[in-house]
Amino acid sequence: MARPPLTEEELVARYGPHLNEAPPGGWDAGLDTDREVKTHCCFCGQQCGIVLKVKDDEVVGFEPWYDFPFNEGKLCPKGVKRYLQNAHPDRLLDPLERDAAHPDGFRKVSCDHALDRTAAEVRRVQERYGPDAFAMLSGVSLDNEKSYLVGKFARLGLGTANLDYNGRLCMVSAGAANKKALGIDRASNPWSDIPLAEVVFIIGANVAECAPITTSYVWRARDNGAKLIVADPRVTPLARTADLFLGLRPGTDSALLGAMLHVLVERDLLDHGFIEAHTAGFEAAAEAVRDHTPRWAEQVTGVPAARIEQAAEWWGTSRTGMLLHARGIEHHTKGVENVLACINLGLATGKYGKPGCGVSTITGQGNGQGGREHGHKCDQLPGNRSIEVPEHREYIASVWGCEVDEIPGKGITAEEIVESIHEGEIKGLLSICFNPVVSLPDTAFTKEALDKLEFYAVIDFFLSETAFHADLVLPGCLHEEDEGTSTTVEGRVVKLNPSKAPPGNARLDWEILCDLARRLGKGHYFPYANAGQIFDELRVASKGGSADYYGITWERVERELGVFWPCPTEGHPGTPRLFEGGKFYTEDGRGHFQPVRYRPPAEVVDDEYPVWLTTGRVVSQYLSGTQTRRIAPLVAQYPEPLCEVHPRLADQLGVGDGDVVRVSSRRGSMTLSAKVTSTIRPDTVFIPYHWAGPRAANQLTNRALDPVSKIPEYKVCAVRVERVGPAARATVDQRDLGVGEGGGP
Ligand SMILES: Nc1nc2c(c(=O)[nH]1)N[C@H]1C(S)=C(S)[C@@H](COP(=O)(O)OP(=O)(O)OC[C@H]3O[C@@H](n4cnc5c(=O)[nH]c(N)nc54)[C@H](O)[C@@H]3O)O[C@H]1N2
Ligand SMILES: Nc1nc2c(c(=O)[nH]1)N[C@H]1C(S)=C(S)[C@@H](COP(=O)(O)OP(=O)(O)OC[C@H]3O[C@@H](n4cnc5c(=O)[nH]c(N)nc54)[C@H](O)[C@@H]3O)O[C@H]1N2
Ligand code: SF4
Ligand SMILES: [Mo]
Repeated sequence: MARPPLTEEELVARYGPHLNEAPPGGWDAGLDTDREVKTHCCFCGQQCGIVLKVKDDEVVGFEPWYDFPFNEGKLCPKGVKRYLQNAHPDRLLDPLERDAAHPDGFRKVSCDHALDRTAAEVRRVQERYGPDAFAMLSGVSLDNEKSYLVGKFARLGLGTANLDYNGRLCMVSAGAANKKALGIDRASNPWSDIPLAEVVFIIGANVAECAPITTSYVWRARDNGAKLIVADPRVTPLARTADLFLGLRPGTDSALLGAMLHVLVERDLLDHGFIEAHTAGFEAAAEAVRDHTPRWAEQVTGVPAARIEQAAEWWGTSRTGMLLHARGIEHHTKGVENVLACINLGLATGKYGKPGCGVSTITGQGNGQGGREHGHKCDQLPGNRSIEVPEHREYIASVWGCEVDEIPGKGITAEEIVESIHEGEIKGLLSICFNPVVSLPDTAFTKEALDKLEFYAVIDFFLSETAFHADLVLPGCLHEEDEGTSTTVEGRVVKLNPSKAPPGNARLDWEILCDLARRLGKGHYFPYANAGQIFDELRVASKGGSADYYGITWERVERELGVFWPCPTEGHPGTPRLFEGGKFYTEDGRGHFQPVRYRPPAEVVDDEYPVWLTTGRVVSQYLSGTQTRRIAPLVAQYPEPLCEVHPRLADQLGVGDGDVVRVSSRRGSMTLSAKVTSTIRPDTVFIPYHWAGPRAANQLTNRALDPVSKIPEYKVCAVRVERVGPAARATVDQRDLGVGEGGGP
């Protein structure tokens, strides 16, 4: 790349003393620790086991945890460096209240004041505008205990229907499709099934960068002779080792998958016995793709027909096979249909319920799995129950000890909450573990909405870009400061153990919510003395639901190094592999094919905006970046967003590697450096989204939603790319340092 890397001095100037000064406890603190804590990584859904080293109540380092079976000691760059956020100078130590007269824009206040004011504002807003005018947004970096608690707190503490979560930007397309077709929403297999597969088909997942540990499972399959197929508009690191690469145009997966089903039907590569005995709806699904020929799909997807036929042939003729997908097919206005099209391929060839056979989504956030089961969603009650089904409501009311009528009805989804704020219907908001200013599409719209709120409170451990829009910020806790459970990509419930107490006046997230509930006169519903009591209630609340945790105890989880749900009784071994014997969790016990036909994305390229834009991640940064943009070695690895451009497109635009380009869409525009690379389609550019302010990719993205899952279409919109000037040095954005947007400490 033409742009020179930052010098050591620049990095220190930008990211503070952590880079070159000794970590808390000194350089050799790692040798001399007070204790070592076996726990899990705070970042992605792989939830790798890790040993944190603690000295003087600070996490000072880590060791691999070789015995934890999933990652066997392996960690990615984020897991290795996560401990550096622990004593970061930006850590919030006191509640902050907006104060225009204060140079920082906020003044420190006591916890009592912060909680009293929040409770008073909730009351005021609800008395004036009705209970649903106060909404809550949550996130699934929160463990199961907190996810469950938030669901209960919003419904019984706040008494609002309008609770939703950041999994709405992540897991909901897969969730909706899984429930509809299979009756349960979880990966179909433990990852130990991957090496048993004869074919591994990865579509819309950048495995090596976003689920790094999964790479080793895929490579074990290859070592055993498996064929690897990858479908992605970019030749991702794992795709470089694929046997067959399908470099499709963004937003055309259902054409590709439909054509594969077409080939399976036409060449009779079907498992008739399985279809007959264990599925329903095959005819309609086959009929829907009758005209989705490989020739036709070649036109739509840009993938040669012969490659589509080859992929179908390998999938159809192999005895075993695993299909893994992620946000690349799910972040679409047809995200649910794309996942259903994957499930159709699995059902058609009988690839369920057997070793080495399955179709699974790769979860995103740390607790992306558990967090979508216990009542975080606007239409959900614990155990993945529906808030609209009378028997489900009655059961949860009996567990919560409330009247059924006290549980509000179905609310609206995350992006719809922001729209409703914009329209002036929702007037108050509490958010925890969510940074919508960076992560929601169409940043300008999100900011406008937040500034219309009469009252906004945020619970976070850093002053996120979103927190700058708040009236009150309550300092919550880091992952390593609380105890609980998390559910991994495999559906394995694991135990998170605390390493230290929250510093200063920061509090455990669950304590903040319980204190707030008490101030709202609902303390009797929240009598917990510790997180273990919340988990015990969660177990009962999930009992009999499709996500049944009843048989899982903290003790079992520790002893067995994780337990796979569903696990209905304490004597039950847990369920690593779903659907054994062809038994699905639908009412009739069958897997349900769904007819899926290709339809175009919400926005397509035209003369004005002739290039496709897709967005996503890089290995060293995490989500909205509030955490990883504060960890110097990760920043050094990838300091700012780069726009990936194919050499042919770059030639056409007169852009050289490292040149500054302006990328514009109908929503906004941004300037950034170009990374000229032949690993992306020539009609598409890619921008990672981990940065804020003028570097935020979401200035460009489209707010169009999937009609069923309501996930935004992050993975495809139309842009124009222009050269602005020659290669520029990386520029410092104050927002990366937690300074800016309305001031702040
Ligand atoms: N390093 C890192 N790891 C992470 C995260 C992180 O922020 N950083 N976040 C975690 C979370 S919450 C999530 S959700 C996961 C996300 O994990 P992934 O979904 O694997 O990551 P993305 O980069 O969002 O997108 C995946 C791939 O989709 C491709 N793609 C784009 N458009 C299309 C399309 O139309 N069709 C197809 N088939 N592919 C397309 C992109 O080129 C990209 O390679 O990662 C988790 N792990
Ligand atoms: N353009 C584009 N946009 C995207 C995506 C994309 O691919 N492209 N991906 C989407 C996806 S898949 C996701 S998951 C979202 C993620 O978007 P967000 O959920 O908004 O991103 P996070 O960075 O997880 O924000 C979480 C906030 O909670 C805080 N936090 C983390 N853990 C805790 C905790 O335990 N307690 C408390 N109190 N706070 C905590 C962090 O400091 C951070 O400020 O972004 C979405 N946005
Ligand atoms: S793969 Fe995910 S869970 Fe494992 S160390 Fe990396 S970020 Fe953490
Ligand atoms: Mo995600």
